[in-house]
Amino acid sequence: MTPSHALAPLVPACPRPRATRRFYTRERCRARAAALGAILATLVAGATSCGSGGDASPATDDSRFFTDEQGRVLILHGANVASSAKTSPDRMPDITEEEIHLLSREWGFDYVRYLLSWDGVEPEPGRYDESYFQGVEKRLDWLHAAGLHVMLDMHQDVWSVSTCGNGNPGWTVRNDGIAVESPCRSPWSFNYFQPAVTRIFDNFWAGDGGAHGDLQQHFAAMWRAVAMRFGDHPAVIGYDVLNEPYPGSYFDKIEAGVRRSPKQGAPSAAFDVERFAPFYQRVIDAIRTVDERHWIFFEPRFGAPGNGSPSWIPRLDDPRRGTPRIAYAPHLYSAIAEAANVYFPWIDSVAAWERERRTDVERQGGPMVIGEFGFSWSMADASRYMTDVLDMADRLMAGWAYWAWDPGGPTGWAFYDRDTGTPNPNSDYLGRPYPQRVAGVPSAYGFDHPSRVFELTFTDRRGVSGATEIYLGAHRNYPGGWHVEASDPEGSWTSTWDDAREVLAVTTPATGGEHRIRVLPGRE
Ligand code: 9MR
Repeated sequence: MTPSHALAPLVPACPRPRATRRFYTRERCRARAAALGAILATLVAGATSCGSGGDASPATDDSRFFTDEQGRVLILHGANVASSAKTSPDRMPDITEEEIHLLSREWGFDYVRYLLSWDGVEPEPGRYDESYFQGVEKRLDWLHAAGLHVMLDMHQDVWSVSTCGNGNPGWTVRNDGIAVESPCRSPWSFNYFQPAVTRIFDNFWAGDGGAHGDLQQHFAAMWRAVAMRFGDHPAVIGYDVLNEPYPGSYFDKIEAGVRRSPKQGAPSAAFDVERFAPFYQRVIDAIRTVDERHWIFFEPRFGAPGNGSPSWIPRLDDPRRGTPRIAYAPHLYSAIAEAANVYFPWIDSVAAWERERRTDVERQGGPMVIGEFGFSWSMADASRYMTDVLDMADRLMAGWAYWAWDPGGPTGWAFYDRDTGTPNPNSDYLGRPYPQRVAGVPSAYGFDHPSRVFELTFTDRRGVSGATEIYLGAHRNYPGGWHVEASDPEGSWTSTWDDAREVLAVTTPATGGEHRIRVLPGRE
């Protein structure tokens, strides 16, 4: 509990507002109360730090949110870049420097989940490929110049190119002589259930206790090398340990829709506890030997959690000094929506996903960003699904990365049609207003797509400097103009508009209390 929370009961309650214009009186009351609270909080905080001998971590270090160098909370909206990287000869994504700038300019993205692959990094055991690193570095430079934060994702699907998938190097394929099927199964994810693929994953998860203990050792050392190589790059915000890890023979075929606890003997629960968590911990510990600064992201296992089933990964430990920087990056793929190409809100999994992932993130204690979600715009009720997912992400105050950048026509998964040079219709949802940087601790934010009203509520935090920056995407979201309101007294707050970035910067007075900012359609 922070000193200002502790003092909350001391500040007087203010009457509820009836209408926006009228909440000046209430807000003035609130501001006065908050100012009183801030003075008392400062006195108490001073007393606390004297008593404890001082706190080495900055006042703005908070494990619940990503923050920038000024202590502002970062909300991450963006895309995966890109599926094309999985199989291109140099493992580079098909995206130009100009298109990277388009990500921020056209959709307001501030974030990219960038696909790396183990076969790119370490094509032979112990040899890290410098030419691959240079290719990645060049893209990171572009991304940084476009103002995008980057999470480096060690991507794999179905292990490797020689096993009907991609990602991991050939020398890691330990199939114990079980043949890989030819032709491969369709759709692609069914190849996980091939006996050869299942055996490969089992050998990997066995770790030091199995006959292939070198694999996890190599994997952790490989991440250490990546962190050493890119830990100083200004675009990098963190590392996603492994994409959609398939549990091998622990995969629970009856799990979908059934909530079974570890005590009830669910194999997936046993996997999460016995195999998965120790693996994550090993990689976290390896990265931390060379990098204490960046966030380390982890995901639930491949399969039912993406559709709203539970994950049982226990709280992971961050050995870094200061507050933990472990973030959660679960994927969201509705099984029914994907299989039937239709969204049924009343039976679908978005609500279950929200409930389960909220539980997970409370257990872990860090921030959450949806590592992947995506679907075909040809799906029946696609706009409703999109709205439900994005509203949910806002409710959770979780960022997201749409799957994926890869350009294509307007009725598929793509959000950009390179042939015509135009954004696809799903862009009207992906390019929504959101707070890119919050000069305090957000308690809620959201954009109501039908009414076009955006609202953010946040509370001051000591040590934070700079304005709250809200991406509006005005060309798309407010063609008839917009206006902004704040709960702080008139004259005490200011705003500026960056037309190139379509970002509204709002500076609110440091009252120590709560601020509410609303953006509404139409000029005032
Ligand atoms: O969309 C991708 C598809 O074109 C590929 O064939 C497939 C196999 O590599 O991967 C798809 O992308 C998946 C991603 O790699 C992992 N999460 C689910 C994505 C959509 O199915």
